[in-house]
Amino acid sequence: MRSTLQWLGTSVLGVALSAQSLEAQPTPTPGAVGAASASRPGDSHRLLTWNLPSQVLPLFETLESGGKGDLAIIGDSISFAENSYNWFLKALFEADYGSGGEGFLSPSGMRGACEGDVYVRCGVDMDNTQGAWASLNSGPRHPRSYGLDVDGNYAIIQESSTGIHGRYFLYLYGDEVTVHYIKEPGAGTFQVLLNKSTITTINADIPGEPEHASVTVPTGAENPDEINEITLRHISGGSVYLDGYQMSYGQSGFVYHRLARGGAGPDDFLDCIGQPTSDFLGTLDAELILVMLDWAGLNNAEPYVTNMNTLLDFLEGAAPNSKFILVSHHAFYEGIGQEADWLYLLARQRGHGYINLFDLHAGSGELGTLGFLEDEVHLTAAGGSWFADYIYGVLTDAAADARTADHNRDGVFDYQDLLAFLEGFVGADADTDVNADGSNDSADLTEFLDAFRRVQWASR
Ligand SMILES: [Ca+2]
Ligand SMILES: [Ca+2]
Ligand SMILES: [Ca+2]
Repeated sequence: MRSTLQWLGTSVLGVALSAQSLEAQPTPTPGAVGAASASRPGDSHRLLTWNLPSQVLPLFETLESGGKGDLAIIGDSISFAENSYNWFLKALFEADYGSGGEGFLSPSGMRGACEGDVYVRCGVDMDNTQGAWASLNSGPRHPRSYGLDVDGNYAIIQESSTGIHGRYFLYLYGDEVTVHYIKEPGAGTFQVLLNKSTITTINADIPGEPEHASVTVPTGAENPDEINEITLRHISGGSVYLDGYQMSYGQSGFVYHRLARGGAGPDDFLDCIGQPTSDFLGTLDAELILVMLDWAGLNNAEPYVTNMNTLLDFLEGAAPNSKFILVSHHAFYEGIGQEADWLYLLARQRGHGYINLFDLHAGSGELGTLGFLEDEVHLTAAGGSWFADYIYGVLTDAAADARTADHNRDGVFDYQDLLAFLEGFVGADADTDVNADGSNDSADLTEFLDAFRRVQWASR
C-alpha cells in the first residue's frame, strides 16, 4: 500500500487521530434503510438517504433495457485507493448487468495492484520510456493540470533533454479504447499504435485556447478479457497532454468511470474548471455521477459549501443529462459530520440525491473494531466491500421503487402514474403484474401503491 496518510489534509488527520474513543454502535444492515433517520445518538435528525429514486432511475432504466449504463465517481483518496468501495460497487453492478467495459481511468490510476487488493482490474497497466511522464495521484496539483482535466491526473509525452521521444505503452481491455488528450498551442505531434501497427498520426498543436480531444481505437478484441497494447508515441514538436483512457466493450452493460484524486476536496476540484473538462464530461454522458468530496483540510463549513456550490454549478452545466448523488464519507473522524449536514442541504437545494455514510457507524473506533479501516482514513477490503454492499443496496432499492412507481415511463412520479396504473389494472394489463406472479390482483396494487408512496416520501 502506498503511503495514504498524505492523501488527506493534515488538519483532518490530526482530528482523526483523536477520534478513536467513540463507543461502538450496532452496524445497520446494508440496504435496510430508506429515507430513515440515523440510528446514531445525538444526530438522529440526519437522514441516511434523500431523493434517490429520481436520480437512479435513468441509469437502471438503461441497464434493465439492455443498454450501456455509465456511472462516474468524482472522489478523493477514498475513491482512489485500493479496496475502495467503488471497485466492489463496480463488481456488484457487473454481476447483475454485465460489463460494458472497464471505463475511464487516468494515467496515475493505471498501475493496478494485483496481489490481493481490490483495485483496477488485473492486466490493465502502462509502461513508459524516457520522455514520458505521469502525474501523481495526490499531493499538490501540478500547474499543467489547471483547467485541463477533471481529476488533475495526467501524463505527458515529449522529447526528452537527451533527444528521446517519449512513449507510453498501455495494456487495456475493450473492443474500443478512447484516448482523451488536449489540443493546445505549442503541443506536438504523436502517433497512436495498436499492437505495434500505426493507426493514426495526430497533430495536437492548435491556435487559441486548449481543447479537449479524443481518438477512439477499435482494437478488434473478441472478448472482454482480451488485452491489447496501445502505444502513444511522441513524434515532434512540444509536449502532448494525455488526460486518460476509456475502455469500452460491446453494446450493453455497466461502465464505471473513476474521476478521483487523492487529497482533494471541492477546493482542489475547482482547479479543474475549464472548457476542456466540461467537454470531457459531456462526452462521458454518464447517467449518474456520485460526488464524494470531503473537507480536505478546510475544517469549516463556509469554504466547503461555497466551493461545493461552485463545483456543482460547473458539473451540472458540463453534464446536463446526468443525475447526481452527493455522498458523505464514513465516520473516520468526528468533524466531517458537518459535511453530512451540508451535503444534505445542497442536495435539497439542487434537487440531487443524498447518501449519508457518516451516520452508519459511531466513529473511527467502531470502524476499526469492525476491521474496516486500513489506516486512520482508508478502507480495508472488508470495509470497501461493506460500504459497496450498502450503497448498492440503497441504489437498487430506490431503483426498484422508481421503476414500479414511474408506471408511464416519463421519468417523474406523479398522479399520471396513478391514473395509468389504475387504468391498466382494471384492464388487467400485463405491466400491472408488479410481483410478476402471472396474475393481476390486489397484491400488485398494494405493491404499486407502496412503491409510489416511498418515492414520494424519498424526496419530502
Ligand atoms: Ca485525467
Ligand atoms: Ca411517470
Ligand atoms: Ca401479480
